[in-house]
Amino acid sequence: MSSELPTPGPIVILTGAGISKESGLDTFRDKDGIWARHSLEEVATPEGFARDPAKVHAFYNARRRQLAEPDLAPNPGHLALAKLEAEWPHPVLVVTQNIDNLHERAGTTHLLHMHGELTKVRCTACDAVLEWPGDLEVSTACPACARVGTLRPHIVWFGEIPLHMEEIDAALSACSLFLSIGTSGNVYPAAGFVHMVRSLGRAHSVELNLEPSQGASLFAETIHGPASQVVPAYVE
Ligand code: BV8
Repeated sequence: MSSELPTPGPIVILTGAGISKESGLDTFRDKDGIWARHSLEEVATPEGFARDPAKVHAFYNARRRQLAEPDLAPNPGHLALAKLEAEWPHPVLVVTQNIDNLHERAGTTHLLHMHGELTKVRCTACDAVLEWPGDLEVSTACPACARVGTLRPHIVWFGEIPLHMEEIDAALSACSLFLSIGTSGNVYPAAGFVHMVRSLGRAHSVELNLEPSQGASLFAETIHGPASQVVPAYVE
């Protein structure tokens, strides 16, 4: 791939639900997506959680169980990014909007979950962040402070501040290549990363997506097709 890069250097890769689609996880805004079956306001906002925590727990418990299914695994798209990190002579950072753990399971280590992680919960009383592969209920007590009713998914809902933003901004400012993979470009601030890269004028920007995203025209290069095919083809 290095032959296609104007100046080999650090790479930042933004991923969204599309990279996990061929592993069997649903996207959000495709016609059969998550937001076609669930109300975003009811299950992915702090207001929805305050209104009906049991409904939100059930929503995320179902997705946690799916993630734990034995035949659910990283696909060649995830694996190609892990290989790139291992072989590229400069830093490679994956910034994922996804809350699944498929990048980790593929071998990516330099990874930031800007919308949190499905397999973690947080206590709103003592701020403990805990590994939580199983179900979470309203009645579950916090193992750290023993309070009941204070645990929530460690996930960034709409209206909440994404995680790791300073580190992400610094990496975007320094990169030579920005890849955006499997995201519709609907959700900010992630959808704004390509604007930032363009305004700095340093990096080459490539969208790899099944179809043109909302921000496709902002990328220097667009490659359309399923991630399990176009990502390995681009990276290797
Ligand atoms: C913020 C939770 C301030 C976890 C998610 C009014 C009030 C408050 C906020 C706002 C407002 N209006 C706008 C906003 C901002 C808001 C926002 O952007 N709203 C949108 C809807 C307009 N954003 C926020 O609230 C964010 N916080 O702004 O705080 C701030 C900002 C910066 C600095 C400081 C403070 C918080 C957003 C996070 C919300 N949480 N998820 C969960 O349940 O998963 S967002 C949710 O959307 C997921 O995280 C998901 O990853 C993300 C983005 O979706 P995509 O990943 O792109 O998925 P999508 O289905 O849309 O697209 C999939 C793509 O893949 C498609 O293009 C498809 O073609 C492609 N594809 C399909 N198959 C394949 C494929 N590609 C390749 N191969 C395939 N096989």
